[in-house]
Amino acid sequence: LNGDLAGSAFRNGRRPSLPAPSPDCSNINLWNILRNNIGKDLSKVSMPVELNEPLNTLQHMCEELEYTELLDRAADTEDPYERMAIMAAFVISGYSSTYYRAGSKPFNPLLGETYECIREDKGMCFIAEQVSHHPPISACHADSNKFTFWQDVRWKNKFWGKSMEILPIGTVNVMLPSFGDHYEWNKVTTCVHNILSGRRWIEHYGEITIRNTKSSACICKLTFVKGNYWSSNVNEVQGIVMDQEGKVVHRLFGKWHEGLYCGVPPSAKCIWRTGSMPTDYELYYGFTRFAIELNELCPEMQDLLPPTDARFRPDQRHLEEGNVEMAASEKQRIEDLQRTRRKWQEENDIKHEPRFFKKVVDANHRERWVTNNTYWELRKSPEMSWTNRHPVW
Ligand code: PIF
Repeated sequence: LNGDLAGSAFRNGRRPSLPAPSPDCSNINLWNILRNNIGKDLSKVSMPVELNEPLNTLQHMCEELEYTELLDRAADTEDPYERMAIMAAFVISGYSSTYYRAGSKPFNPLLGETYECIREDKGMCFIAEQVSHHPPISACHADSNKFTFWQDVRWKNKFWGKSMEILPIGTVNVMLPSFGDHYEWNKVTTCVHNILSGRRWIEHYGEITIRNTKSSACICKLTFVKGNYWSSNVNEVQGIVMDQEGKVVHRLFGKWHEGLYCGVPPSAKCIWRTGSMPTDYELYYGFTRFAIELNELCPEMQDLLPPTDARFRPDQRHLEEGNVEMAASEKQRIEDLQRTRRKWQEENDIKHEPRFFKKVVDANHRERWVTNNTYWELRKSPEMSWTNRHPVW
């Protein structure tokens, strides 16, 4: 697994904390921005950088892979029903890092921006690219000896005044070569409550169906329960693994920010539990340890990454370092550059082609973005591959 890629290992280990705490953004009046844009697609409104956290949506997709040990476990589990239960835990684990993250939003990547993540400890290589700007679409692909993971994410938002709903469109995929499985599932709705006043909090609700397209032996249905003001079932998830005849084989329950259990209490077995949070996480954007590591740029990596890698994005780096004014002016500058590029392309009738992903049409006639398998080949000789590659900023 890409063991021959230089610069994959962090010589002195990964950083345990961010360089600067999150800035105080109590002075931004979100209402002023939003009231002028009621009914508009918010992805077309430029937001102040103070609303951001120093990670982008490509890195967010990578965050969904924090608990890949579950995929490794599934890849070694003979029983298809048990395997499905572990897959369910993986699906739910992808939401866990959002619990403390209602305070800010990720950077919207520029068109053509990329992000790679090599995790030798997880035996995994991840690559993502922003393949469309309007609407924003991010595509990613991760390889390991035990699994392949890919998805493309596009979302719609609905601003309700007090809250905002994010409705994701797209399918997430995992392949486990050890059993020839191909799992597919949808995502649930995310809601950010108290957008304008009070304490912001995040909720996920809706149904997820996990199917194995290579076998109809079992199916899993998960419900992310929508809480209400009086109930104590915040963040609750319930699920069932069913056999071909629709008979329930396993019952699952838990909370997406805490963990998942299989069986019936008190004899239920814990399948997955979230890790502990780093110290002072409230001051540092509510990031988990894994999130803290995502945007780290160690000197050995500088010459190996393509210039489009998110770690080089200047406004995001300034924000990470706590320089809000610089971050704001850089955000404006590179957004303007992108507008100029777009105008030039339109005038010359040039269509932007993503570099590492290609569009395919799936069995349901939906457009999907999948890897074109060129990134890691090119990454083996960075000095040749990236020199003529223009940065997007
Ligand atoms: C800019 O993105 P922002 C806009 O897209 C702008 O239209 C564009 O100009 P152009 C700029 O180039 C962009 O940089 C707006 C929008 C983007 C996301 C995805 O970064 C994450 O300024 C959403 O942001 C997940 O943001 C939210 O989309 C999870 O970043 C919480 O719509 C939104 C989000 C609204 C946030 C509300 C506050 C919640 C804390 O001229 O090219 O069109």
